[in-house]
Amino acid sequence: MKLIGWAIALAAAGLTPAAAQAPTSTTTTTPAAAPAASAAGAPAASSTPAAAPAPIVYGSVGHAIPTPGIGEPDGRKGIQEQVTPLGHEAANFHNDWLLPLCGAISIFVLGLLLWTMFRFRRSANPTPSRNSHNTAIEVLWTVVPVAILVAIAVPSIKLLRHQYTPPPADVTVKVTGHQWYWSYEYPDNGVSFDSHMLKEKNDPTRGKDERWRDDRDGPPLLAADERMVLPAGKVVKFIITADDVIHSFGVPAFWTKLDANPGQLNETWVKVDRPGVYFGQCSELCGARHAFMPINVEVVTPAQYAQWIASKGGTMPGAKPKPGPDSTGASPVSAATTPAAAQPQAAQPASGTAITPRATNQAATAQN
Ligand SMILES: [Cu+2]
Repeated sequence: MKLIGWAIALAAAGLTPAAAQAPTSTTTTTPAAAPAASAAGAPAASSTPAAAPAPIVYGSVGHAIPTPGIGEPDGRKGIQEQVTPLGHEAANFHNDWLLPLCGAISIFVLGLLLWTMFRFRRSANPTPSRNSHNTAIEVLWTVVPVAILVAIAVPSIKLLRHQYTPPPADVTVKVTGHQWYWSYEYPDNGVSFDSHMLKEKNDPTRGKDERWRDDRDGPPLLAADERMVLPAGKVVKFIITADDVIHSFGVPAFWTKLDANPGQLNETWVKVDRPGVYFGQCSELCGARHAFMPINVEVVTPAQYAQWIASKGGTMPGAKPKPGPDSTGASPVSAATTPAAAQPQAAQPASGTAITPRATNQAATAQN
C-alpha cells in the first residue's frame, strides 16, 4: 500500500515542474477559447480550424461588467465598500470605534503635552515641584489604559469568533494558488478551472491568439480570463491552499485575506449580499509574477449560478447526474477537461496540469 502511495507521489512529482511552467506555456493558448467579441478582436477566429469557441457576451454570467468603485480600487481613501457580514462588522469596528478612539487618544496626549510645555515653562514656574509620587494619578494612568485595551479587545475577539465559526456552507470552493495563477474547484459540483490574468493588447508577451483585456473585463492587472462565480446571499466556504509556494487569497470587499500554504488547508467563509464583480490579488510575495495573479469573483443570483454551473459541465447538489461513462457526473477531472474540448490543441494539458498538483498533495497526505 505504502509502495503504491510512493509510486503515485513520484509519478505526480515528475509532472509537477510542468505545472510550474504552465503560466508561460498555457496563457498563449487557453484564452483563445474566448475571443473578445468586442474590440477589433480578430485574432482568435483566424487560428481555430475546428469548433470555434463561443464569443464573449459582456453582461452575461461570468462576464458581468464591473461597477466602478465597487469591488475595485478607485482612488478613494479608506476601506473598500464591504459586501459581506464579516466585512460590515470589521469595517464598522474600524470606522466607528478604532479610528475615533485612536483619534481621541492622540488629541488628548497632544493637548497634555502642549499644556505642560506652556504651564510649566521656566519663566512661569521658576521653582519646580519635587513630588515623586501621586497615588491618584498612578492608579489613573494604569486603570485607564487597561480599560481602553479591554474596550478594544472585546469587539475584536467577537469579530475573530465570527470569522472562525462559519455557518453551515451552501457552496464550497477550493482555491489553489500556483506560480502564477489561481485555480478554483467546486467539489460539490464537479467544476474546476484555472484563472489567469488578462494581458493588455500591446503587451509584447501576449500570445498571438491570446485574448487581451477589455475595460469591461476589469481594471488593468486585475482582470482575469475566468472568474469564480458565486451565488448571492449564500454561505460560501473557501478552502485555501497552494501548489508550490505560499500565496495569499485576498479580496478586499469581502474582508478576506488568508494565506495559501502548500500542503495545508486554510478555511474562511463569505456571504455576499449583492451581485457584482469583486477584484482581489495575491497578497503574499510569491515570486517574480506575484503582481500578476489577480482574483476575480462574480456574484450572481442563485438561479444564474445554477445556470453557470451547468454551462461549466457541473451539476448542482441534489440534481440528477448526467448519464455517461462517469455516472456520478461529478468528477473534477472530467469537468476540468470539458471546457478544453472547444480547443483541441495545447489547452488540454493545461487543465491536466491543474489537476496533477492536487493529486500530488493527496498522495503526499496519504503518506502521512
Ligand atoms: Cu502568489
